Amino acid sequence: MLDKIKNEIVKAFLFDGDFIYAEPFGCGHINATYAVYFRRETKPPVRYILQAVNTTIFTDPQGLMENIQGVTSHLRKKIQEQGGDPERETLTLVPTRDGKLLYEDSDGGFWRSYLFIENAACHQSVDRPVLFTNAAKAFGHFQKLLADYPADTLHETIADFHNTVNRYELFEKAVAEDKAGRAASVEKEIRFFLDRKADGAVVVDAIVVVDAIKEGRLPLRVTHNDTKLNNIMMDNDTDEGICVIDLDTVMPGSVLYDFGDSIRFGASTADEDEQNLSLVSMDLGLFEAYTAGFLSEAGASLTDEEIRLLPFSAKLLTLECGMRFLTDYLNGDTYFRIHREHHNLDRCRTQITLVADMERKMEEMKKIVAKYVNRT
Ligand code: ADP
Ligand code: GN1
Ligand code: MG
Repeated sequence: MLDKIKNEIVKAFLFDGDFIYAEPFGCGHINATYAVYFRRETKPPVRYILQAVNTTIFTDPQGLMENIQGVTSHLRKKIQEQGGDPERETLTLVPTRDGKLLYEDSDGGFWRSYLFIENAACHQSVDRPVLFTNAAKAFGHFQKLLADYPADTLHETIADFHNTVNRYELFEKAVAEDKAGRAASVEKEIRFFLDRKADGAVVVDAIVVVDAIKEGRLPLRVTHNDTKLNNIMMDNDTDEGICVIDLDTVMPGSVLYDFGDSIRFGASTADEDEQNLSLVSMDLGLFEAYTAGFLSEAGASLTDEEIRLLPFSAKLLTLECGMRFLTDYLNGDTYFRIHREHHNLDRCRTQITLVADMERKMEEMKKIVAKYVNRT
């Protein structure tokens, strides 16, 4: 692929300078991401992000790009009005030489490019709580800036993305089909999700969320839907969350999805694919750090029902993600990028461990949310 990038893809984009090299970049599970480096005569070298869009998952790449262009234009305008630097605080698409946002390569692959946000990092874990509070503020702020975005103009890039009820159906289908012949070896993990369905609590509450959105009892907002810590760039000098990235799943959704998914990933004491499960738990200090930051930005606009469901959303999104990892494992690893055998199973097991820990800590999580709700 690096040869193809050099010989074909980089030539299609309006990059500044002479191509030096390209390298795989980042830890995303979905798209193929590269950094591409250019030498310039009178200016320092520059790099860009180049991504092959995963069109197995995003089957309408043009619609996807319309969403991203619409959302980033909206954000750019607001950031400018507030005196910020739009090239650092939101994604900036680099067009192709013929003025398009996507390049279709000779094999039918779709490519896009962004300005590289320099002097900032995507963290894979929280090594100090302030980082997590700052990420929460940035995700809360992102939501605020998009509150007046015309949601009905957004394409639904993945249908039923956080419809947990639907995710249960896909999971049960994968168990029944057992395409990769792995079901017998993961009976315990399958049982974990089925038990929670049988006991009713999770599914009933998931239905509560899904139905409440359908019926308008929970507001449909423009949400990010994939708010893990490595989807935000944090400034290297100030530790502030400066730019929310990975906008592929920005769609109408619930604030619960964004809050819950952030906790799932960032409040864990271990990596998402940690194999030593004794290291995995949900850190209440980190839960508090995120809750404080998120509510300080977005709290005033949330309804009582949304606030009531925040602690539950952490469990729901973790359960959903664990079930998605197991579904993919059962289907033969066709969705998430894997880097070793049984990678999806390892990921599933950390999520199971976290769900069980959240169940134990739910009352404390509720108390923490109550502490930061400011209803004056
Ligand atoms: P995926 O959908 O596969 O997760 P992302 O859009 O999140 O893809 O990109 C993968 C990684 O690439 C990010 O986690 C981040 O490290 C890096 N990245 C993406 N966009 C930029 C950017 N504009 N500037 C710097 N790094 C970026
Ligand atoms: C994927 O694209 P990335 O790596 O930021 C996935 C999320 C999961 C996450 C689990 C489009 O996120 O939904 O929560 O992996 N994105 C998509 O790490 O499915
Ligand atoms: Mg990502």
